[in-house]
Amino acid sequence: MSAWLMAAFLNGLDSAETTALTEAMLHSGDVLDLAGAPGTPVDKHSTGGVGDKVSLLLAPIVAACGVPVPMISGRGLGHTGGTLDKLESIPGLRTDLSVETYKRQLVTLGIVMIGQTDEIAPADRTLYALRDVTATVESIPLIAGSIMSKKLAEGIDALVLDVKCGRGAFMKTEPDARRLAETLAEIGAEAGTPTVALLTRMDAPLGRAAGNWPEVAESVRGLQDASDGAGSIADVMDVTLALAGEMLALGGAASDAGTGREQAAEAVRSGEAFGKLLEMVEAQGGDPSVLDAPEARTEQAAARVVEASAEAQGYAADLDALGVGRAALALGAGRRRMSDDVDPLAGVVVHRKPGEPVQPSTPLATLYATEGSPRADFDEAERRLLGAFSFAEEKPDVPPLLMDRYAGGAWGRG
Ligand code: IUR
Repeated sequence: MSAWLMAAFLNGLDSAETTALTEAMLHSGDVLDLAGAPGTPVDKHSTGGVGDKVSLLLAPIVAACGVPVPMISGRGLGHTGGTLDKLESIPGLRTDLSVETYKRQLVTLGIVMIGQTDEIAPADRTLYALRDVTATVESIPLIAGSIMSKKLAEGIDALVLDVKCGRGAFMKTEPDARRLAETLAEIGAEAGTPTVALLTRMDAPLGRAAGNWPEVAESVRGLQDASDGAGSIADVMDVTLALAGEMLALGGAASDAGTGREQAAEAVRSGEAFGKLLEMVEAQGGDPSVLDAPEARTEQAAARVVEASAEAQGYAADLDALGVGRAALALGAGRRRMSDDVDPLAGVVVHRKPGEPVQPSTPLATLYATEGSPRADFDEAERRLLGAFSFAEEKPDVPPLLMDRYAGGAWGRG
């Protein structure tokens, strides 16, 4: 298999080969059958980034609009986080539900979020371990087959992809990100699962928080802030509502993605999305009361505020997502190896993002870790965080996060 992986890595795979590989990995384990579930189950996958808490907002929003969301998520590795680790930072919440419980909760609540089981695409796990030691991870067809084999095993009827592009993403360049999006969507189409991909920027962190509980707290505030559906996390909400619009259209709850987006925004404003999140947390054994006042849990952590230097003047010009991700990792929010534990409270909350004003001693970020955590290196985190910022006298232009959309074999915002 190592020889085969190296051959595939060097020569590439054409689309028929990629589909054949995906099908073989998909059928190496259980393919869940959601036939009894009402409606059209739709899920989303993100290729990952720093501060990417979109799933925590998106799944309850879409479920509140009547499209069932069965989500199987992964753990974080390196500077990127994983939805599973974020969910598990909510005290008591279980993600290791049985397949029967998964299906039952999908029927009763329209939302369920669990982790990979040993029975889902086991060949992918074996192949990924081999890719890791043969330096064949970074192959677009191998990545696409790996992602799609696991998503297609969920038993979904349609899929939305958030393909990230930039410094903090797996795909650093736009041509690579576009090719990954096309490959993923083509596998979906071949499998008879309509798949829409959005290409989104991942140069700066998404939102202000990176780390497990810090991201849950930020997401909760985003859903609680019923006034305008955006509040303090406009960038996260923009990506979330765009993906929600696509999911509602694919799930048959909206005539098109634009209408779906409006329905999704209304579900945030009305508080129904937040209510759906609380229902899911409670059903999975979590303590929903913690989500009513997330700051109380944040304040249990040890904290250090990082300030701008005495020379800083003007605006934050740039904030490197990779540097922020590494700061969070130094605090214990992530894993260097898959066997590492994560500190649920660890992470970074930035107070200035590109385009926001900075003066001497402006608080740039707060660093968090569980009091006394042996994993936390506040000094390294502070160095990484300061290294991630650059400043300018002129206010910089901040490009929108949504770059493009791939659907039905073509690019275009539609
Ligand atoms: N995520 C996956 O599910 N598979 C991969 O190969 C990579 C990320 I890289």
